Amino acid sequence: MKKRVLSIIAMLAMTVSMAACSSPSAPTPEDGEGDDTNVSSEAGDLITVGYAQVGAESDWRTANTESFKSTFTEENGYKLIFDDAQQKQENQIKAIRSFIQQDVDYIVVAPVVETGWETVLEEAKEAGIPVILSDRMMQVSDDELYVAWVGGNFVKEGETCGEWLAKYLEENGRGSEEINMVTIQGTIGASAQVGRTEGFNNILTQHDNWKMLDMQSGEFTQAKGQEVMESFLKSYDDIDVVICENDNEAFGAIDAIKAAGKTCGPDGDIIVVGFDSVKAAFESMIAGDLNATFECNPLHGPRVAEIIQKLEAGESVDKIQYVDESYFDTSMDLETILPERAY
Ligand code: GZL
Repeated sequence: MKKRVLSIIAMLAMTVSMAACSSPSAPTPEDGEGDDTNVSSEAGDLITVGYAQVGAESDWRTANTESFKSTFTEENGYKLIFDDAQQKQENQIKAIRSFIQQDVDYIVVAPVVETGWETVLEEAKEAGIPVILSDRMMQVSDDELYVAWVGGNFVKEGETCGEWLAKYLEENGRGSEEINMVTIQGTIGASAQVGRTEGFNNILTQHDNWKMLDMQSGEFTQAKGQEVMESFLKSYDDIDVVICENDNEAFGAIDAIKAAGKTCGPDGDIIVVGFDSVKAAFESMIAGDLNATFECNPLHGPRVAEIIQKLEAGESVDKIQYVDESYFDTSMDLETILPERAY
């Protein structure tokens, strides 16, 4: 805020000095003829937001990026500086340092992993630039290093998935059957991976007849998800369930299952579940491939803008802000729900 006031004063001073030394005939705003945009400090009025995005690895990420780009527009009073780190922490740290050098008003980060941020957050604090976390969490010794966090409750997502599976197996007469499962995890160390793995495990431990054969990271991508599922199918010939820690991994797993001559979905050999609930997951459930998807709302842009507006007004903001989430499965009227989905 202070910075913008100073920039307005500087621009006005510059304009006055320019008007003073310009030719007497040149129209100036005072004459009512000049273009008054050079005195309106449009750039000074805009709130500059530096956004360090994880990458573009999944449908969820695409929707998350779109949510920010459609919220932080000039007509809404913002100048957005966007950086895609291609899922590399070192690129995000470079982006944050660049935002500091550009003296942005706010830094927003979707941290690719939870650790390794202390130093660069201290640099932002030193520069007096508030940091807001979106999507994934950072583990830091002092949580005053960020103002607020907006995202999904990943542990709850994992538990909801486990509870859904228990009910689904019971309803299909398999409540006491030995169930062999594998997990295609997300990027190791990402909050979504940590939370979903922990949450599902909280339910797994309640079922002695459930056996987790293996877990490997699919990096939240379809290609890696397919690769991991191919290796699981080679190692284990009696997989009953695959837990995919995002929908894109599930799409890859489904391709691998079909390529191996097996079937999946409600009428198949292998139960497949994903996380995010992107539109393509609804299409996969309607096609009979995916059994269920556990929602992780990516529309964080408006929530972060709400935080910034409160900070601009000198109001306090809640530190932790969960987004609303649900789940969807093939027992629901998916053809009706799909057209209503925002992502
Ligand atoms: C969840 C987000 C995860 C999504 C994946 O908040 O961090 O990262 O589940 C995305 O699709 O890649």
